[in-house]
Amino acid sequence: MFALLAELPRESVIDVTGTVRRSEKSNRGVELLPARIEVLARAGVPLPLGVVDRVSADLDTRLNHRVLDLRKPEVRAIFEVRSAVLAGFREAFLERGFLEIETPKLLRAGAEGGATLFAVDYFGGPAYLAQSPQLYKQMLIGAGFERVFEIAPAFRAEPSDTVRHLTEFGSLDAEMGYIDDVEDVRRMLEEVLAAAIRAARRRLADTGNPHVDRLPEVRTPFPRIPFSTAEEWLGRAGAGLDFGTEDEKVIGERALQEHGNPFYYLTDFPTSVKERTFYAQRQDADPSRTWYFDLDYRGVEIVSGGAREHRLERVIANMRSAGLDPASFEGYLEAFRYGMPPHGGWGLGVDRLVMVLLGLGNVREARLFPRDRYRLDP
Ligand code: AMO
Repeated sequence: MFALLAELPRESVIDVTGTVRRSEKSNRGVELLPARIEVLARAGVPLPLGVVDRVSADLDTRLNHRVLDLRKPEVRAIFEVRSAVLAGFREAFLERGFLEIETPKLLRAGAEGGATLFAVDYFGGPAYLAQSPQLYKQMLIGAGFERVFEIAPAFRAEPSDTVRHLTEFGSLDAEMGYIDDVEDVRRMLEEVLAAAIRAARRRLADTGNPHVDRLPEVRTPFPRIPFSTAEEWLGRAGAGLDFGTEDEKVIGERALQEHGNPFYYLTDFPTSVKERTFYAQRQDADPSRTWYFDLDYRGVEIVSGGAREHRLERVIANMRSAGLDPASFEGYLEAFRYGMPPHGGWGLGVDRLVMVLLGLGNVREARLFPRDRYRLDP
């Protein structure tokens, strides 16, 4: 048996029968004295990636050999946290009367604008991969489903090669009908997010997961920082331009300084930034602003959401000013034609959330088999 084990390559799969007994020498306090060892699967040599050695490979090599990479306990532990957080969200949603839904990922038209649509050949005609369940979650509110949520992949032909962008990402979407205003949406979001993280901590408490202690305490309510205040911080009051990555960093530091909370809402996005977002409700008192917000964690956007425009004529007008043809959205618009309640919701990037919660340097580390501009394998 000793000879067999001595020549057996690392990572092989074996079946051992023997006696377990207490042992001071072993750091687990027990040892296994084998009576019989059977090799179930012999590992090839050399391993393209070390599993037990402490040699750290670069991320590209790790992702190229992801199956071996995922055998490392600290890498698998990321996905145990991810699973526990998602279980926490599901629980929190179900407790609050949300119905879990699954919407189509093959579409005739996109919701979030043309540039990031993936076209696919659909029996010789054009179709697109869903960038978000946006239109369908709203249509279901029109169908009388008062509260819905979905956890599913979303696809963006995002050519930017950054640590935050994937071409396929996990999107956690929620939509709720009969809201009084956008605050209902923000309160629900912070409530379910805090509950999900608390539940994940509880679930993983005694499992030895090395990342659990990194999960932050979530203190609600999160600060609400108007877009215009953030613009002042950047020294460009009233510019009405979207924030770039560097701007977000500055805002993240300032928000933490002033409010002591790594989570914060940026509220009342200007219409100029949300021009293409035809479903974002413009404020009645000041149409140059919307009821749209982002939720950021230390300068990283993890959520966008807001109150939706539920009045048919205005949805159509917004589509026209976004340069879209209402005729190609007939299935969506029908939901508004026969009684659509006021509603709102959000889309949360699951990979980004896991990245910021665990302080990972790259969103790819939070996804099992990430897809980006340059990666379709494995
Ligand atoms: P938005 O386009 O801001 O909003 O997307 C919502 C959240 O999804 C995540 N995300 C991404 N994560 C990784 N890679 C990407 N390429 C990527 N793109 C987006 C981000 C982002 O905050 N329909 C709206 C949501 C709504 O209004 O309900 C939407 O999709 O964390």
